[in-house]
Amino acid sequence: MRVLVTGAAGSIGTVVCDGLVDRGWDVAGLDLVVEPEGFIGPWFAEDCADPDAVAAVFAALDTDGGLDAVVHLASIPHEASLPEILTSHVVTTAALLDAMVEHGVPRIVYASSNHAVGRTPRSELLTTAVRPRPDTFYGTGKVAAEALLSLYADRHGIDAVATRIGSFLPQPETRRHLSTWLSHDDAVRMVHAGLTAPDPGFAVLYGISANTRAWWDLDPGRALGYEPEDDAEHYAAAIEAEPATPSDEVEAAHVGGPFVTEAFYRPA
Ligand code: 15L
Repeated sequence: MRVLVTGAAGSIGTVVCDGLVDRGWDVAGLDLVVEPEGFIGPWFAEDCADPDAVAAVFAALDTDGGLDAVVHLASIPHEASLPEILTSHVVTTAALLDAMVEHGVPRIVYASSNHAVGRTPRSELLTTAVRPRPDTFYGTGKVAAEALLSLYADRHGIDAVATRIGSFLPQPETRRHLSTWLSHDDAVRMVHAGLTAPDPGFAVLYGISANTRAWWDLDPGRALGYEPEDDAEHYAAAIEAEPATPSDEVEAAHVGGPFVTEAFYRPA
């Protein structure tokens, strides 16, 4: 089985590509940068916001064994202007989905974000049934990309798993991360589950580890076969040995943490 990973040279992409190869996937990489040393498999230094470039990548893979799935990780990973965000999250996703329809590729796993619901006040465990409630243009782009996945799932029967990723880091560093951390190994487990879950249709899961202090419901992920094994609690004593700061309080008020603050307000 072969998967095309966009953003393959990025922080999540590097970990996910290695992890998928370890699990027996053939991996093709797409990123703006040239092929990283040691990458095994075809590499495309292209911009997936360019539909013609994406179409050419799919055509090339078609003549060379075909493609079974896409993992779409490429995007600006932080707040930016609305036009930049729409290009980075929505235009890229549309280009990939159109190419998938054209070439009969049945499944996509998408790197959405907790910021798609980041403006939700933090109280109880958040399910995937809550309304989209972005905290930034970044989160708005993720909501719109999730909506596109839903549209193509309904129109074309594409299986589309949107993973609302928390804080992807080697280890948690702040009090918020004790709830939002996604470990490297769990990220691979999550993507692999998204690629292999039987008939998910359009589905959303929260991409965090099995954190004792989780703010987000892991059951939708577990229903798709995502069984996280790491827990940020392991780092709690060291993190809590540091004095609490005012930003800890702000970060605990909404699930999007710092992205909710006025520092992120800007005109569209
Ligand atoms: C994200 O989606 C961002 O890409 C990352 O920069 C962090 O802000 C992360 O969420 C988080 O919420 O910790």
